[in-house]
Amino acid sequence: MDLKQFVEQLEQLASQAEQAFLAADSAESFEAARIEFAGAKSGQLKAIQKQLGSLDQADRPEGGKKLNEAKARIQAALDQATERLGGEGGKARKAIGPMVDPTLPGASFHLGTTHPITQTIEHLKEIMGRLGFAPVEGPEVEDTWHNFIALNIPEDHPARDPLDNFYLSVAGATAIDANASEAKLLRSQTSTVQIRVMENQQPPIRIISLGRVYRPDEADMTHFPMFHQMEGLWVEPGVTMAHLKSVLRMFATSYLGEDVTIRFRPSFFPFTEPSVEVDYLWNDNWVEFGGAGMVDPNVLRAVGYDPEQVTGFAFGLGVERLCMRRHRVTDIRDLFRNDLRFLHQF
Ligand code: FA5
Repeated sequence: MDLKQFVEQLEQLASQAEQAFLAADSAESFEAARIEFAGAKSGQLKAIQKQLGSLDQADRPEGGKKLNEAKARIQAALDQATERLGGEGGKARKAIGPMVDPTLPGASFHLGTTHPITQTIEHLKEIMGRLGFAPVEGPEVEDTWHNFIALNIPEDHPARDPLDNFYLSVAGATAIDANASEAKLLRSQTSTVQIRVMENQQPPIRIISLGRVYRPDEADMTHFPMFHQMEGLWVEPGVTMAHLKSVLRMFATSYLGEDVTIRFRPSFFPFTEPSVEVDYLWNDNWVEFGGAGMVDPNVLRAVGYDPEQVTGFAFGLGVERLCMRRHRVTDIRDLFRNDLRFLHQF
């Protein structure tokens, strides 16, 4: 076959297709035209395409170009008919279904997923729920009473230093007075929620609170200026350090596996006495996951409880560090880079 004949055939086919799509006035006639001229198995188009190989070597590039032009004309006619058949024809199109060609090779289509930290939060809530802890929320913008004073953190404590916190400026004030009673800050710990709950509720209390906290920490492999904590609080007569250790052990084995090794190290927090630091073994290293302890009597008094009547324990764990340990993420910054290739793994 020579190029002239080849082009004539293409011309004829494209014209026939244009007429057929123009004449299509129902779902059936549209679909018949689509299968005849535009489907992947369109016999006519395929037959002409096959003849491309029989053209002279020198004519083949031009033949290929003409073939593509004819295909584009057919596609344009199909698109116009699809558009024109809106309204009445649209219903007909719906009856046919979307133009999916099942003979084409498969390719997966990624739907969005929740962020690994959101997934972790849901998982932690579920485990703690089984241990009888109800989830509660607290505000991220806090006052100094809930973030420090009620937690027994005195004015001169380094944790209140403006350089270690994100204080918010007060309207009209020229400088930030971190000790002013109306001073507000982005909460630096979820322990604020302990106070809010105890102020409004009488024992027995068994809650967890999961949320964002903010500290001007320099980002490195294990620190980020915004991260999440899980606060736990259990207050009722007779609660002891043994309950605290059991709950944290049970939580650790549920979330990290039966073989997790957990260690409690003596520590200090102004709002718990005694206090411990909670470490888990990770790749032969002890990594700090949080702090815990028995609620200090001064804190119980600050919320109007009688420390002679009730005792309680509290803990605060870093959610990112838990998520990282479980999923073997070694750099916390990966969680916040918004790299979809990383996030799609969860
Ligand atoms: C506290 O914040 C205490 N409120 C915990 C607590 C609650 C003690 C109740 C006693 C009773 P700490 O500052 O150590 O403690 O922080 C707790 C955990 O948060 C750390 O162990 C760590 O896992 C995580 N964490 C702290 N800073 C960062 C950061 N910049 N980035 C990521 N995680 C952090």
